[in-house]
Amino acid sequence: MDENTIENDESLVALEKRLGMSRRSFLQLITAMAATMGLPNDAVAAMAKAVATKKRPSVIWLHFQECTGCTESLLRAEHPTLEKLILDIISLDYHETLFAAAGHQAEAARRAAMKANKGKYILVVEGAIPTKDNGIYCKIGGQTAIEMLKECAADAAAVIAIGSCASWGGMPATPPNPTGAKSAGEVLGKVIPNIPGCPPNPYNFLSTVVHFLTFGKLPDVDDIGRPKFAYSRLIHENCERRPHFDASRFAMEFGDAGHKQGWCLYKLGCKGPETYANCPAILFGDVGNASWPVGTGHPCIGCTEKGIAFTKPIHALADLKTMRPPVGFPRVVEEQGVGATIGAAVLTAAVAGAAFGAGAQMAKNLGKNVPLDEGKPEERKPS
Ligand code: FSX
Ligand code: SF4
Ligand code: F3S
Repeated sequence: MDENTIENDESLVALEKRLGMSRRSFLQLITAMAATMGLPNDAVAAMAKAVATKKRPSVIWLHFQECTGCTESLLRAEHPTLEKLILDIISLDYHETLFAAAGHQAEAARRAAMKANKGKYILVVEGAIPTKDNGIYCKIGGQTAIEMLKECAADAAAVIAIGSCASWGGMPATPPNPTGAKSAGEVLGKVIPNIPGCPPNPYNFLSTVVHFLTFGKLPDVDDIGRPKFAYSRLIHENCERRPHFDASRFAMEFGDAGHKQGWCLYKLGCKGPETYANCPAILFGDVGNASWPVGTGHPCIGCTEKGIAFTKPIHALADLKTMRPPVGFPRVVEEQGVGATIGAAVLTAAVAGAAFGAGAQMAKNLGKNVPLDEGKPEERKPS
């Protein structure tokens, strides 16, 4: 079934009412999800049909040591109304933040949902699990987080860790880790799908759930459980400031001329070169262009990566996993024809061990007059 046929499908007409959004907007969203996951066009119709017709999977959502930012980011998406979609695609049978029920009533609802959907429900874990002193630092309804997680995971069809806390310990596990906070996978003793980020991008979660709903399995993950569609590229590869990195135009301080003009944040400690995530490609909050940390002028802190966010100082330079910035440049306001020769510049790069790309970039820059309003020349010097 192609997109035009599915748009007129009866089930989508019914879905239009159920979700309160037009079929066209819904299909646009599903198409974006399929593209995000690198799925072919035929997957769009299958995914749309699955959302429209399949029984909504029961989801049990646990909160442990965290700030609830994962849930908040999911609910703050504006266009389309993601919270409506998420609450309609899944049957959220237990969620401490969103639940009207409280206390023992809530725990009874959780156990009833687990019994009714035994072996079929999706367990979502938000937050780290304290393990020190038998886990007494987080108790819910008389159970420790360890006990509750193990009980809920036993009969789940799939367990997904959402956010960096549940994925690798996150903020609560920051050294010296006073509560012995661990990830959900560590406590369960197996690699489970992780959607890290503090908070994670809601579309990565939603795409993972729609994949499960459509194909009956979770998307492919890397060796630490992150869906490959979202975490196989470095942020640095897709960053809109990358041309400035390649040309060695760095902001050196917050608020300096380079920062104001959108130059690369590497020297302010941006961890984009060592952080795998699709933030610059799918953005946050549905507010349009540049709505991600680096886009708003703050260095990436590497929130999806264990051992970087909350561990490596924010100002510390990133480990450049794939390349180094060019090592030498012609002067900023060089008059045409009097700069270094292309051959000499490329030779300098070669002697310094710079990659071919750096040499090519230098050759491209040679003899160009760069307008003075691009900042003081000394701010452009690579270290
Ligand atoms: Fe907070 Fe979630 Fe960070 Fe952790 O997100 S946004 S502290 S990853 O578990 O609520
Ligand atoms: Fe973008 Fe950061 Fe890489 Fe600079 S270092 S290009 S700001 S990801
Ligand atoms: Fe986190 Fe960096 Fe993305 S801080 S949200 S991984 S840009």
